Amino acid sequence: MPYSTNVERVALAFGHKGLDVEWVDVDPSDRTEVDRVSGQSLVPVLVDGDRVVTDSTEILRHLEQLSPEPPLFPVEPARRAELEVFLDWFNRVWKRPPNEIEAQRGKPQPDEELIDALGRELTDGLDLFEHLLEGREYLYGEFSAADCAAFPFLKYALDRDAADDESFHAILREFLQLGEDHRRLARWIERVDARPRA
Ligand SMILES: N[C@@H](CCC(=O)N[C@@H](CS)C(=O)NCC(=O)O)C(=O)O
Repeated sequence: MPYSTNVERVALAFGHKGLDVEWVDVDPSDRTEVDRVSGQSLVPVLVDGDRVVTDSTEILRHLEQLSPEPPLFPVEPARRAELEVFLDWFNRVWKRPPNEIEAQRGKPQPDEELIDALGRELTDGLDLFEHLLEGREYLYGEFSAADCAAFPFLKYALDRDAADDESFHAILREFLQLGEDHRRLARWIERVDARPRA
């Protein structure tokens, strides 16, 4: 699906591992085939032989099992656990404010105070990524599942593609405003953007 953040996560992972993939385009207004294949309607969906894997993070884990080199997850258990904590935080905590802002703005009377607070949460959160990048090129050191998961969302701090009119992306552009203090993050966005995608 064009401009899908969760699909780009998987495209970056395939590019990193140099694995072949055949992409099947999905019409956002017709999910019949996605439903038929996977029993749910969200993308991405990976069909690998008899295995059908839904959810972008699950797909990253599946690719790691299938083809461990080059890695996307550390082998050492403590470092792997740290990365899993980041993925869970990003998916269940970081992603909440932009989704809630979108839901509020879809209401007849959006709660503007709540939108401001959620927007501040997003903007203030940029410092965390800046600090994660201190002294290293990628969020957890080497390029990893953390970069695949976060980049398709954080890139909107620099991405001004006028043809992309998705409201969720517009919210990210609005609240992910990089300041003078976010130079490492800006360079990381450019660095990950230059990486191969399948
Ligand atoms: N947790 C899922 C979320 C997938 C998801 O939200 N996909 C979006 C595209 S980025 C989608 O299919 N949205 C369709 C819709 O909301 O109608 C994942 O990480 O893959």
